[in-house]
Amino acid sequence: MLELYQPPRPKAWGILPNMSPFCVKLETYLRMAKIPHEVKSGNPRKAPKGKIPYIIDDGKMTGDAGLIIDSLKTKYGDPLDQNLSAKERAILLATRRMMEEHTYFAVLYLRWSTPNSFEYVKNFFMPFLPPIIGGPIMGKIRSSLLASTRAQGMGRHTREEIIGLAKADIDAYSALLGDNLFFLGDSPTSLDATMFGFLINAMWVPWDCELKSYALGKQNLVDYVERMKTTYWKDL
Ligand SMILES: N[C@@H](CCC(=O)N[C@@H](CS)C(=O)NCC(=O)O)C(=O)O
Repeated sequence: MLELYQPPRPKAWGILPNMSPFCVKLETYLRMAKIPHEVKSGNPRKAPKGKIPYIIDDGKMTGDAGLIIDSLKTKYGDPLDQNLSAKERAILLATRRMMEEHTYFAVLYLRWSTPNSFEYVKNFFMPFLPPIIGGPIMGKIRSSLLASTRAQGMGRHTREEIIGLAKADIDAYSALLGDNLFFLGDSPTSLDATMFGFLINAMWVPWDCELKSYALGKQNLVDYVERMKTTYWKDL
């Protein structure tokens, strides 16, 4: 059976299936496409690209949620996206890239730079880290992730600018969803795996944050994540 490697359960902060949006995305896709799988505890240092999630399927290790989904479509068929038009595929790709390559870095920056949210992240990780050096390890991970947001570009903006950029993205997602049940209409597509994984990592976090409040002010997004939970994550 396909093995999915990602940070261990328990649920992050009692609600998120995973604090990594890329991991929620891939696990949600596997559930949506009904591909049998087993979740195992993964470590970025053992991952083919140094990042989680990764899979082992038929003895072959593959990294990167997007590339994994492409390979799964080839091997197991494409029940979610097979009927999309070329234009719908273009919207899917553009929205996915916007979420993963833009909004994600705003969420990452806000989560790891703000003292209040960092406390939650630290408290989640500490039980998995060795005693005494756990705190310094967290400090190193924090510096390295914030450096990655600076290298990408998002981390060079002011906090206010970052919140403004992310709010504009939330406006766009809410407008794109409109009255649809799913992002590209009334049938689910692979885009919904991405949108669910990333939206809940902004909307269902336990700390107060301007971006979370803003997204929770969009009733269609609130209803959407609940719909995805009821449909694919009844066990949450
Ligand atoms: N493009 C990758 C991105 C995965 C990713 O950024 N994973 C993060 C967790 S959300 C990670 O492993 N970070 C560890 C690191 O950067 O060292 C994918 O689609 O899977």
